[in-house]
Amino acid sequence: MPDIPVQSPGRRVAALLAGLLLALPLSVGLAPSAQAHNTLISSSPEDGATLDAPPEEVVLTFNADVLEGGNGIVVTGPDGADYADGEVVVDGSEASVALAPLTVPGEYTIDYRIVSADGHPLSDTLSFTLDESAVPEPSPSPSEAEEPGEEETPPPASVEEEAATDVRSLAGPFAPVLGVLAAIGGIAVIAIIVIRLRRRPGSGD
Ligand SMILES: [Cu+2]
Repeated sequence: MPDIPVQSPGRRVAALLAGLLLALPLSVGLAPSAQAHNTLISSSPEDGATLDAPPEEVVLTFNADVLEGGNGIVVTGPDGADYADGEVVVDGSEASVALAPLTVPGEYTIDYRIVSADGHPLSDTLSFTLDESAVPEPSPSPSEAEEPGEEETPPPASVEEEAATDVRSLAGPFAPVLGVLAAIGGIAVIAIIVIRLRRRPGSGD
């Protein structure tokens, strides 16, 4: 009796299972990179950062490439103006945009929408704060501006200082006289001492 190759229902099921078992690891292994959205890894400025110097660009770094086209980054200042200057530049997994000079201190928001490597759009909002020290010439406010006429005047001379000044001015003209008197006094003292020494008993006088 010739052996006719007839697949039994049991063999078909076995083949199907074998095929599924082979395909399963492949699909599991490919799924994450093929279907997941991009993830923002880092940004410059960092989300929530307070900056002492105005940034010149915003750079968003993702875990996977950003697709060209359909990308947008809007940087809104405290005054409501959009400071993003020019088109979004995509370089691999980085999306960046230049900034106009930031002259207003306060909170800025970064709204971005990029196209993930899987073709899906990804959007989120970050923020950073520009410190007042980062702005070279803060806009003068009436409360902070110094009044022009309010210059420091030298404090009035105290009574003691005035008295001392008077003494010095008075002593000035008489200084030579005082010097002469002192000299005469000194000579007188010496003379008296000499005279007393000569008159000392037993000195041979
Ligand atoms: Cu996706």
